[in-house]
Amino acid sequence: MFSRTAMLWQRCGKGRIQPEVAAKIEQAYKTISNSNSKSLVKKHLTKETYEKLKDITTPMGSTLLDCIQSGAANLDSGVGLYAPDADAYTVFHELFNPLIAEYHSFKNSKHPPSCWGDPVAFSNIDPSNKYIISTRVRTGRSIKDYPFAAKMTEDDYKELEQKISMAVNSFQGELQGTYYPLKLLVPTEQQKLVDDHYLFKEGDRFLTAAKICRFWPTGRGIFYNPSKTFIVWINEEDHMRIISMQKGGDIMAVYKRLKEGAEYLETCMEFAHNDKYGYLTSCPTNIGTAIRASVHISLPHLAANRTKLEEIAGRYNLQVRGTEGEHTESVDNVYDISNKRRLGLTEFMAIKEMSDGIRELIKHEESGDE
Ligand code: ADP
Ligand code: DAR
Repeated sequence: MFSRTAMLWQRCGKGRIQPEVAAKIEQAYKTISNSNSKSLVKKHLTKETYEKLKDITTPMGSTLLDCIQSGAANLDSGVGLYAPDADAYTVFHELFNPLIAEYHSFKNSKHPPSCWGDPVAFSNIDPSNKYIISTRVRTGRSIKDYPFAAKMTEDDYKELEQKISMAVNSFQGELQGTYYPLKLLVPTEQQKLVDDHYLFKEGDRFLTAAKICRFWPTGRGIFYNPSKTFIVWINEEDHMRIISMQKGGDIMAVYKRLKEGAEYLETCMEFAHNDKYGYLTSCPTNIGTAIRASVHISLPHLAANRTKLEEIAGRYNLQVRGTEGEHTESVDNVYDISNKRRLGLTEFMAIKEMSDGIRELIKHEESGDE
């Protein structure tokens, strides 16, 4: 019986790189290396690393171009690198390892085993609801032996949608809900879900350049329970984003719900994972726990100086974003603040780092100090 990877290997020409692809790889490298980009791919794709990686492919046939094309098309990228499949993290490790070590401040030899701990260790970060509008914790998962979005075929999108929607439609209790394929959502419904922060937008220039938005909206969709506190995105940037969210600052309730959902899905399918980097995702910023725990928080005093806010947040390994998602601005002094580190710590530690950091930010806001 051919393994899925072997079948893909057959399809992709056994790792040979065609001359026209080799030319594109060279052009992408030159565009990045000759630019004044501040991206991590610019910093870590040295001439030596380029020479080592330009002629090799993963078993699924992915090349260095598949990894760096977004960073070449968007020189303002912060990272500029995506994994086209799980093997890219090892086949192109000369590029991925130093970039990942820097982004995640990852000094360990390998990611710790998954440990969700006991959610009751956490309490409401803002019981008076003075600052925190809502809390969201998400993780990402890729299904083993499938390429990631940058290299998926239209059939891959359809197969993954079918596999994952079957699994999510089997949730019981509080997590029970309904799967809605994007192509069946009327535009006004879809836009309201996006505006209400439940559904992903139709990609951005970074994802488009990474070839992550092809065949849209085929294979994409959203699962949610009636209260929209438990959500699963299918085939946005990753095969799956598992999301728990609710109004207020009750991080324990949000985290407990996510733990239950993620642990159930772990019984339904096998995920792309390795000992060094934990769960593997399209973007190297999301590997390890793939956890992003965020609050939408109103900080009128700290908001007066975004640079200062980011400096204080950085002390607690927190990342400051706008309220409409990544690459957006804040609205009415409300920011999306979340843990930056997802790798080299457990799920429990990621939540603790975010929770402790947000508490410190609130102290700064209340004291009015810098
Ligand atoms: P991620 O990449 O973690 O999935 P994005 O930054 O793409 O998240 O945002 C996805 C959506 O989730 C956006 O609409 C964003 O506003 C929303 N969101 C993120 N954090 C929160 C939060 N704490 N409360 C409410 N909505 C949130
Ligand atoms: N904007 C891209 C990706 C950064 C991480 N965000 C993801 N994966 N959604 C960049 O390189 O800046």
